[in-house]
Amino acid sequence: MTQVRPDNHSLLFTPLAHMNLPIRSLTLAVAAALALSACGKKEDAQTGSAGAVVKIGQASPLTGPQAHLGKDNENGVRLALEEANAKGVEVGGAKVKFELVSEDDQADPKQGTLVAQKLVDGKVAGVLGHLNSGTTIPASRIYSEAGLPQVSPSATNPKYTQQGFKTAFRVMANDVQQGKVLGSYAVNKLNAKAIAIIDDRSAYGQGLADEFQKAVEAAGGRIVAREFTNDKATDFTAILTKVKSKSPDLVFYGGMDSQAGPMARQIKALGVKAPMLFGDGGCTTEFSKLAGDAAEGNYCSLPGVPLEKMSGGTEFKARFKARFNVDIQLYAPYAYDAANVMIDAMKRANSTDPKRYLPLLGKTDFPGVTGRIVFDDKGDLMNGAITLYQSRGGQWQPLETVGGGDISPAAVAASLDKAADGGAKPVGAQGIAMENVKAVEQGTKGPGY
Ligand code: ABU
Repeated sequence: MTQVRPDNHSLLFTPLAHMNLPIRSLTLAVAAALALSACGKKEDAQTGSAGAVVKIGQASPLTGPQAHLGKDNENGVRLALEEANAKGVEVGGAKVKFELVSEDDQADPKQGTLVAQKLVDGKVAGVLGHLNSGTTIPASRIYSEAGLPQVSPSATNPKYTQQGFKTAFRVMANDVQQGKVLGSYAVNKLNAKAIAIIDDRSAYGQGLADEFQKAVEAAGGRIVAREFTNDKATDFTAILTKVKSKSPDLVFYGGMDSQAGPMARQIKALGVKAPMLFGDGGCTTEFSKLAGDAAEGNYCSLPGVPLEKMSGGTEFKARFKARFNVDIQLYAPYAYDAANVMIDAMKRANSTDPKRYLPLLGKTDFPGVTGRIVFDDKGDLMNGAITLYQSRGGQWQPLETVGGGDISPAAVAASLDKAADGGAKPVGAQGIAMENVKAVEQGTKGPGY
């Protein structure tokens, strides 16, 4: 049976006879191993039994304008780990206790790489994050070089999973999908023909704006202005004055709620009648708060189905509120699922060793809160849905959902049949996973089982 490696401390499981050390060094090595072993065990407050500690990394902006979103991701991961610990998880026949190591990347690409290296050096067993594409993409190279699995709950720039890194996964639709849906919706449903685009020059904002522009042009729409700002700006008067002079039918913004909110206010103040449309980064209650009465009538999209339509979404919302006494901001259910998908791969691999469970992570078929999670050969979510919303009476009201639905059995089988699993326990993959999917549907297991 595969042995669990608490905290990735390989010394603990290196046969001393193979270390070729003099006796004094050997004694020290044994003492060190025992000390590390002691550090790796903690009394489980819930069950009273000891468990090997497995550190799980999380990275998101915990300070700055996006701290509310970063904290939301952190809470999603925290809830998953706490629930797993309370339930009692065994990996390879040994009890484990998950410990969250959360890092603030400040939504800054440079800080993102520093934090990534810190998590690698801290010997976490995997990373949930980062939140932003701008941090996730540069950090993914560091995780890839360390062989450390990374599941982003929320980074949607396509490049993240197009770099050929076997360690990179995400649990929501990407911006090629989101941009296409937004562009087609703008031209064909909102009947916008002259469209202004503004983006924040971040990997996410600019990337989504580019995909949106392609889709608008493919649908016969015209881009009358293309302006940009940055993800710290709060005054958009200069660019909005230029946009106003082009009399657009619609203003698209590629960026986050901290800019979309004030921008909506300033659009209204300038007397621009065109509604705004933006992607997931602005589709939050924080936008409604920042925009005030200028929020009304604007449109946004979110990868996934509305929370109320997610299997177990309502229960998740209640558990989240009970635990943290705050409402979900945006990506918490995805962060929760990302953590559970990682734990599920460890269980199936009988190991928390990244080398052993990574191949099983690629062969995931997991009934999450957000939906069924199966990865394609790049680590992208298969069949991710996109939902469009309109702000009405200070709330985001769902309009329609595009995509999602059943994944064909052939596509699932192809995903679960990916390259050799490095000697980990054979999964019998589809049978086991389908059984779990069915159990969740029948209510005999909760989402995430
Ligand atoms: N998905 C929008 C926000 C996160 C990102 O930068 O991709």
